[in-house]
Amino acid sequence: MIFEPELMTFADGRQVTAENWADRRKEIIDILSHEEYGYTPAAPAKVTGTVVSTEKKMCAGHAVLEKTEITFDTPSGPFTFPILYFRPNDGGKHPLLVQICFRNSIYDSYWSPEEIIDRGYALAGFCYTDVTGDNGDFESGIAALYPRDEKTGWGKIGMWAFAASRVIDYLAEKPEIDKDNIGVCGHSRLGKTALWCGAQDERIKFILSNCSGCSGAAYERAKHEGGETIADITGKFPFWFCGNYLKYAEKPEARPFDQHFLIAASAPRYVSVNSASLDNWADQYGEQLSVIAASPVWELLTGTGYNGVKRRAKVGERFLSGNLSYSLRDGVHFFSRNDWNTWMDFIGKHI
Ligand code: GTR
Repeated sequence: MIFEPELMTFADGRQVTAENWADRRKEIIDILSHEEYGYTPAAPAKVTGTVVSTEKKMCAGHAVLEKTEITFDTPSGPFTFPILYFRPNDGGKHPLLVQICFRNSIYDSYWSPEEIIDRGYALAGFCYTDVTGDNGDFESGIAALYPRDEKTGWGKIGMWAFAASRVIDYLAEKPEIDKDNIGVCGHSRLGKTALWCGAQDERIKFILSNCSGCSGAAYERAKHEGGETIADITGKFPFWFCGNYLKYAEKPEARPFDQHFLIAASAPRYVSVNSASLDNWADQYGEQLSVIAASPVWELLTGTGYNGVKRRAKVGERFLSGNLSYSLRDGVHFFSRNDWNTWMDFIGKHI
């Protein structure tokens, strides 16, 4: 299979090697910043958290729920947003999983805190619209606080990704957190966000994109029937991206990248791509193809990339043995327990 553009050569034609991968990764992030998601501002010098309420006896008494407000400085003053943090209370160190959520609720159907705590993780989540609205209003939340260039300034995906990194700033140094084993996940538009967050933030070891689809995991140049196109997504959600991305609605083949670049930017860390069998809009096989296309980077750097099939995956197949994984769950566009368990099974192999 030939994927374009070629991942393993620099823009100037040099071959990628293990020695120069760090430079190629920077080049890829620069391309994706300039052409798709917009540039992310520098991280703030300091991030603080204020616990505003505590509920002991969560998850059968195995975790404390700390509702916390995260605060940091921006060019226009401080910004604060709430997180839900389930802190395991057994006195040990735990890997941390951060979910970029659609809702600010412990009853969110897209997560199951007790099951995650029982598998030995600490869990944090925040609602994306508490960071900035999911709309074209760049005067809301964090969007209002940073200057933004129309063509190359960050879109909303970039802002939500930035917030996930600020959650890690606050939690990584806590005594109960094993900061060498941090994961970030999200579903759909927030799966795109998780991939972009993981691509940029090297503290994140495990990245899960669930049903992330167009402009997420899905390789666009082989678009499959029923799959969302760049014209569809930029028509409806132009604000998720930088202004430059919009020009590709009519000429997607002109992009100097495809979505395998996004996945590869997290190498040699661990990426898990999950799709759902009835989620044609996210183009399941396109998501698998990006994994196949990104695999050579892992093979070069670690000897083990994606170990699964190249034909279209069958429903229920999970290919978790490599450092880059793909799984196809039965069902619709949803972030299910099955998806969480697949991700935790994958992580468990690499901790
Ligand atoms: C759809 C959008 C997809 C996906 C989804 C979601 O309407 O076209 O790209 O992100 O929303 O986030 O649920």
